[in-house]
Amino acid sequence: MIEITFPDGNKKSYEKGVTPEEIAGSIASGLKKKSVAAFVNDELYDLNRPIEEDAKVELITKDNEKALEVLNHSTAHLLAQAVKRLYPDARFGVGPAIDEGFYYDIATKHTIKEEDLPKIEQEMRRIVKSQEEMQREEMTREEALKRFKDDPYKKELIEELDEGETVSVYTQGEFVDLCRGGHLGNTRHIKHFKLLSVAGAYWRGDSDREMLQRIYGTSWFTEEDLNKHLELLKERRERDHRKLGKELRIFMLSDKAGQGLPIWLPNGYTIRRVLEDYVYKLEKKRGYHHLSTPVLGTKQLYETSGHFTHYRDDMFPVMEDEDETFVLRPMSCPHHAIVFDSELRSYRDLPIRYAEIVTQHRYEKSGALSGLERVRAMTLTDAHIFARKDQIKEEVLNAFYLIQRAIHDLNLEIDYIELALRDNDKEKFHPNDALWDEAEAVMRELLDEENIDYKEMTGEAAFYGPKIDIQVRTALGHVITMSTVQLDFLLPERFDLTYIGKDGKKHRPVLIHRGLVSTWERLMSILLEQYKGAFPIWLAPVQLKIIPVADAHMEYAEKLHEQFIDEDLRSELDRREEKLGYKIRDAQTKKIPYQLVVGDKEVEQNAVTYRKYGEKDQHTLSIDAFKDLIKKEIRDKT
Ligand code: TSB
Ligand code: ZN
Repeated sequence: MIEITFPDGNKKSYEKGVTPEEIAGSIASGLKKKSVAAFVNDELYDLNRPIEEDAKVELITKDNEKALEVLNHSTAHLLAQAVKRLYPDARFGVGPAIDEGFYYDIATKHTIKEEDLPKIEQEMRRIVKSQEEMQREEMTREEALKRFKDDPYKKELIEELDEGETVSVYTQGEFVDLCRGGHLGNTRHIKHFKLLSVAGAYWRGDSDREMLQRIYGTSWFTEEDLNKHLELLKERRERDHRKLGKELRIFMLSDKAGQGLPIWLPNGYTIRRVLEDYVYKLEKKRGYHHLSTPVLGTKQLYETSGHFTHYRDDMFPVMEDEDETFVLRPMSCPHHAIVFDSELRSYRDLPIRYAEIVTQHRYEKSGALSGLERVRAMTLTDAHIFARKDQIKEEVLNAFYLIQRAIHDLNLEIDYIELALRDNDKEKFHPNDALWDEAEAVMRELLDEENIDYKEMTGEAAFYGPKIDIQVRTALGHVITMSTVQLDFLLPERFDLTYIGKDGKKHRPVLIHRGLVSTWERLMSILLEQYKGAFPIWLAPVQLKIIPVADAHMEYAEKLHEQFIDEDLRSELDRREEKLGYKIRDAQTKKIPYQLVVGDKEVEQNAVTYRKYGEKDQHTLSIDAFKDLIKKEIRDKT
């Protein structure tokens, strides 16, 4: 007999070899149905794995956060077995549960296409029906190597285990797999799953090794959950900024032009100019001065700043001529430091706030590039504030609140705020401990004093100082850095920046770096997904589309169009000889906020009949009343 202790402290005796499934059944038959695995002395146990000694047992039921992982992991095995039946030459890499699903990496001479997935699913269902027990077996490393002698990938994984380590192997029907465990115990428990896609994946994520085929899938406990998830995936695909950006002619990427070097198309560029105006105005009101500096700098400039020591991996290679060496700048701070240094500054001049919409280049790894979200050529809504030490808190907070305002105007939401601190990596961060301690303490203090909630993240600081990073959640569900305020005591030292204090002596200013609404590239990726491509009227590249019903209405339509253009409204007149229905549908797919159909009634009454994007009803107004309506909407950014 062995003694099982439950989380509530209760103890019960069982025969040696009892399984979590049997324990669950002995408590309640409902519990047996709900259980998917167990923690036995904190080790994850399959539902059918015998417990051989006294233990603390915590059953994992379907509502536990671990449960979906166990299910998806089990489904990955099921997938592998089905693949092996259909493609007997198949060998397997790794097949873990991941967020929202699972995958398995497969090596086979067959190319597996999306069209093959239903066939594989069908085979999986067959195995579910035949109720294969997933049987665990433990063996030595040597025995395992023998067992997997024809399986180069599994062999490599086993070889990396320590000598003397026990290896666990699972058999389900004719299929054998290497695995640590945590399964449902029998394939009959797996019911609601779907294979989603196939992609290439390097063995061990190493681009020097062979490419395997990775099948992705997802598995759920109920049909309803599965359908809900598939619906979500569909919605995400429709919101994907890469798809929307192409359809709406916002931007393009081309390998001919270069990876991560986006081209802004007319619609995207129009939005960008509107945003630029918006940012200029916002900053003008807050005492920023705008300037413009070049995309290239001397290598020496970036040696002085420390970028060359700490940031070189993120920079494009240097350009060398006989007597000059240039770098493509990854940041603009050194340029702004030089501007500060170009005149004698007094304490009364501070703070000085230089803002620039900065084009800069970073050599991001090709695998990290993603649409507009992470690129190599980017334009940042940047600013550098030179301030006295007694002005730090006020200036950082002003920058922070301005960011908050801009995020609100764009109809986005802050997910959370991160205080990014350094760790002990001497290559990534400048080594002056005193400066770090002081800068980190001030940042923490000002956030605390203002009751701003934040998470601390060590190792994520800039090389020159701590950052307050403002994170937003994209419609596709991942969290990304949008805005940033950074406190820097280093660059003022490296550039020997000074101002004359009240005491007539030289003092060191501090430098506050501020990214307002990220780069245009990242911002556009977020906006496209947030609005599903239907931009609010203040941002929409085309605000009004005028569609005459017949030739007879063209003159009036032209008159309207000219009036709108004269008043800086982005109007377009559809002059094409197409059917009315076609033109209306076209304006619809382009997600234009206002459609104006011009017919007899409008001409007679000197009026406008409009329909808003996404609404069914039409409304008729006088021209002036209509203009007032949309101008108010533009002003209010609704
Ligand atoms: C704020 N020197 C500071 C500046 O003064 C700076 O460059 N900070 S940064 O490195 O954090 O970058 C600023 C912002 O640019 C980030 O917060 C992020 O929103 C955006 N960004 C960074 N890298 C990329 C990239 N590869 N693609 C698109 N946007 C990026
Ligand atoms: Zn900077």
